[in-house]
Amino acid sequence: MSVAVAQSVDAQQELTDGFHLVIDALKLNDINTIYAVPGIPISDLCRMAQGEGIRVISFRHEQNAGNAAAIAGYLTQKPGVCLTVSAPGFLNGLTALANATTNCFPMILISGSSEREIVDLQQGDYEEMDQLAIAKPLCKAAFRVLHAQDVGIGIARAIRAACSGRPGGVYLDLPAKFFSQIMTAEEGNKSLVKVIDAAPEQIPAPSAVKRALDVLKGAKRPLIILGKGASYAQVDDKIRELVEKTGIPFLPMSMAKGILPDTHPQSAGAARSTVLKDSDVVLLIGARLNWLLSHGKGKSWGSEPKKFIQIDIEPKEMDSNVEIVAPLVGDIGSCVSALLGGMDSKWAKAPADWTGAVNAKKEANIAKMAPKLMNNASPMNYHSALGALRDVIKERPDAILVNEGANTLDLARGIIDMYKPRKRLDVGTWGVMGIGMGFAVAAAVETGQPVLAVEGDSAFGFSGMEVETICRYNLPVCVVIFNNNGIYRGTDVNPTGGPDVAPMVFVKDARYDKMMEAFGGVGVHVTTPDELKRAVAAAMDSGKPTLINAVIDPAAGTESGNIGSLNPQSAVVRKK
Ligand code: ADP
Ligand code: TPW
Ligand code: MG
Repeated sequence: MSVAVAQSVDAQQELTDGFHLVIDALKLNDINTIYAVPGIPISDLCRMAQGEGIRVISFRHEQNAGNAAAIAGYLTQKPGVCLTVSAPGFLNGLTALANATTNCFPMILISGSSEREIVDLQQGDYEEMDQLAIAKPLCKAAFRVLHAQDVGIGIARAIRAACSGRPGGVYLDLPAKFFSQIMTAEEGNKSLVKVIDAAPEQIPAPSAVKRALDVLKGAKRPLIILGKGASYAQVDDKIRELVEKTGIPFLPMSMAKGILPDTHPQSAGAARSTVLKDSDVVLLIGARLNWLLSHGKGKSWGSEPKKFIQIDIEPKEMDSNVEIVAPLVGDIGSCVSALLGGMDSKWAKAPADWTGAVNAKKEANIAKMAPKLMNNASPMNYHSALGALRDVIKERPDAILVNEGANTLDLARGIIDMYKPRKRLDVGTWGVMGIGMGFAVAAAVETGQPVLAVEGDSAFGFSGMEVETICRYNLPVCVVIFNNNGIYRGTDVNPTGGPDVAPMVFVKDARYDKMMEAFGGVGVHVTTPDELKRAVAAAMDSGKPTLINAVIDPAAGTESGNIGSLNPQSAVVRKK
């Protein structure tokens, strides 16, 4: 086809091809960054994209490029694009695409693929795989483009599918033959599509708004739970207005921290178990009643019946775990505006006995925690090390915090206050390890702000090679490894006394800081909270790629962090 077209066009006529059309289609839709691992058949696409002014961030492993694209989508509301080679590269990127879909982040995974004719007859092509079929069940939508003239539509469909309704991951399959197909530049330009209003407003029904307001009005102990859908929606002012007008205590889910500051007088973060147990009406805004909220039932929700009001763009989310007495289906901006619009000036604030009780509990918990955060002893434990990092973020509220691990995650979430929206990026809905360096790279690239990545030593290992990427692009990323010699703890021993160490522990006293030095970054080794604080502050202020190896007492952690209850343990003791 490309040859025929090439021969039929006037020798003077300007030509384009699949490569150029992909680049033009992305640029037309304001997608100016690609996260990639180059190779056959997309090396030239990477080179040409850079040549045409797209920023191409080249990674060491596709999963990290994919995680970068996913979080770029979360931060910007535009789909992050990850570009990979066929079969193995595609599969490496697919984990990130599935994770993006699970977390409702808009992302497009574009993978080159082998010749359709050979793949479909299973004749053993180079990196043969039916990628479209494999991607389909793991993402929101999957498309293949066979002809250059269709890629404008293909990319438009991918963008719209990723962003509209509940956001998610989209796969776009581009077989090798597609890239070099030629057509006239004029025809090519005409074939491109600019997506207008990729995420249209979805206004809730007035009857649903009234129902929600009626339930809220009757509440004696109301609670608002903010999820990462609320932070994604970028309607921070409206949410603040709703919270402050109603006077209702709010509980942010992990990545929703900072929509309102954690230091806000209505924040119930430090009284989490109390508000879950004792509230009578719960307004969920962009948060699902999944495992992270104990499915809305059971012991942590107390014995009293709850009434749930839920704002979500996805109608199927309603009643997923428990009855939702007032479903409010629509986009968060429109739903919150509608609720505010329905509250007259006499709208009563949440009852003072309830807000007083929540505040008393919160103050008591904060006071109990305070001394643990101020201990400067060596070896550090999680509290003393996190106390130092908490101060660093307090002094730099624009910095972005990336966080993964078990104890390192659970305790940082509770201890490090966030002051601004979309500043905390973590393991999300799956609790997946390996997002760290991909998220850190994209956070720096997309926002230009300094990034602090607080990583368990195990968690870091999943994406650690990308410290080279951080150095190569000279990104303002400071990685702090909470090095406790292992997963949860560094104290396990092999019960047989054999030569292998226990499966949960690593090389003792490893020096992760040397990894950063190998690539020209700054490596620091610290053993006290004071040293840690000084090193992190210096790194954040210099903007130099830095890795700080923070020695944590190997005995300080607990099994599975705070979700040990999900980790089955054997009660059977075998006779030796
Ligand atoms: P968290 O883990 O913070 O509790 P979840 O990922 O479980 O949050 O929930 C996010 C929810 O937000 C999803 O159900 C998703 O459909 C919803 N959502 C995402 N964006 C919007 C939006 N703009 N308007 C309404 N709902 C949204
Ligand atoms: C893709 C299982 C959950 S937490 C964790 C693992 C391996 C590491 C905890 O150790 P770390 O933190 O990071 O050193 P700390 O402070 O408690 O010592 N594979 C994937 N995802 C998950 N969640 C796991 C394995 C896991
Ligand atoms: Mg560890």
